[in-house]
Amino acid sequence: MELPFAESFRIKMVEPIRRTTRAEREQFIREAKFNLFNLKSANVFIDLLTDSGTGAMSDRQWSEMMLGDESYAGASSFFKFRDAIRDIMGFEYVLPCHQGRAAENVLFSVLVKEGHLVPGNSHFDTTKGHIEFRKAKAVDCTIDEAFDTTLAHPFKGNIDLVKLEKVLAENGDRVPFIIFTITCNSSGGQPVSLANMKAVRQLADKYGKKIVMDSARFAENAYFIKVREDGCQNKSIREIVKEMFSYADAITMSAKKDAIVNIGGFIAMRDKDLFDKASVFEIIYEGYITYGGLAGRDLNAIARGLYEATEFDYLETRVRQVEYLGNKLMAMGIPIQQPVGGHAIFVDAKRFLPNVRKEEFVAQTLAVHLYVEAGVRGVEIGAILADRDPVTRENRYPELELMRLAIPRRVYTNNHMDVVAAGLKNIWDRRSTIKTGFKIVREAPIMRHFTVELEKI
Ligand code: P61
Repeated sequence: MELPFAESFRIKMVEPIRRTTRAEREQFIREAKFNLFNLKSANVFIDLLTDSGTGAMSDRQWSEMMLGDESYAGASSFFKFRDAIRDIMGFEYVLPCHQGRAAENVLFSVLVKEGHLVPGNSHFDTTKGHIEFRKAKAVDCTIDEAFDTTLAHPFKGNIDLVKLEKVLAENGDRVPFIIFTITCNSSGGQPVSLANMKAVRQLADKYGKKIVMDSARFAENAYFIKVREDGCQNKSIREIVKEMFSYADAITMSAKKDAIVNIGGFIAMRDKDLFDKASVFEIIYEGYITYGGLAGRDLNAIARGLYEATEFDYLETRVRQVEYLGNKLMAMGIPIQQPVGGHAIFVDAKRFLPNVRKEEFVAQTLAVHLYVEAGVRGVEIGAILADRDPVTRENRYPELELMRLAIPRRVYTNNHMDVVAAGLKNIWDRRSTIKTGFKIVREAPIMRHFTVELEKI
């Protein structure tokens, strides 16, 4: 008999979680104004709100925490951190930051100006927020295949070269850089192929542009390249990572994802001049250039986490758990973004709840139902997150209304995934009875999804 697949770790420390009753959950979500960010985590049984900062660190990472050098400047922890990034990612200059959006803030303070256009594959919301906040525009050049959730394209994070060249040819003087988000969170944790990175590099060189990679899930991207891209099966994850980043001039990183830490981020770059300019903003916004808002112990844990996240066995365990949930849902007929991405399942809410109007926030409606049904917290990636157009102030309705179930790294077992699947199945079976959603009663002027308040229609 062939031995089944099993996780490449065992569990040394546990954290209790508590089930609640349906009646309790109905009350909690009403008190939270139907915004899942407002729930107390103690009232969530399985928390799939995000895979960001929610992973379980290894025993090696925890021991690195004890070795942190907390000197203000020039701490040994900084050099450990910098050398890990140099070794794994191949960039000479590094600035630590307290998380991913802080890295965006520092780097974009140098590079993005009013009137600029920043083309890329679907920009993440904080990236778009930092671009729009500077009165510039994020231009989505993702391939069309990404927007058809039924299509099993292996690299739905790819940039469409024709769309990109149009922007560069018509408005090249307004483009400060091209951005790749790897993996592409907004289109479903979908990877970008090496071939696409190489082709975009050629276009960037033709037009004299920089490439920035938003690298939060770079290791998961490398895993997909290894298992899906022709000619890459025999390359190691670290070789693929080096090649991916050889096409970039700079990266921003939320270490809360693929460095498997609870807080942290960084910018890494090749150009000394860019480093010098970014250092000025680093000092204003983040702290001195050798700690950037982080403790020495955090820098140590990131360094160790980068090595762990680029081991094949770790990545196989990680992605196979996401696939486990995805395959279960697909077997139940539940519509999800295919193929399954690296960090999350994205349920196609418009196909799940066809009777709910888009003006009533379909994916949010599904996420509220799932919490009440099973105590599982997902997140809306739809019209609430898409926010209003900064100029017209009209609601933006994205092509995809998705409910994301993001799976924290090394935290839940497949039994938890079974609970998630059963909860969704129960809603699926009564989907024809769900006809109404929500209306907004209060919202912030930017990034409204965190604090929005809703009422049932
Ligand atoms: C997430 F509801 N992602 O996916 P920071 N780039 C990319 C990200 O995925 C990302 C950041 C930059 C989160 C956390 C999150 O509205 C939300 O370290 C590809 O979170 O600052 C973060 O990195 C920013 C959840 C962020 C949200 C914003 O769950």
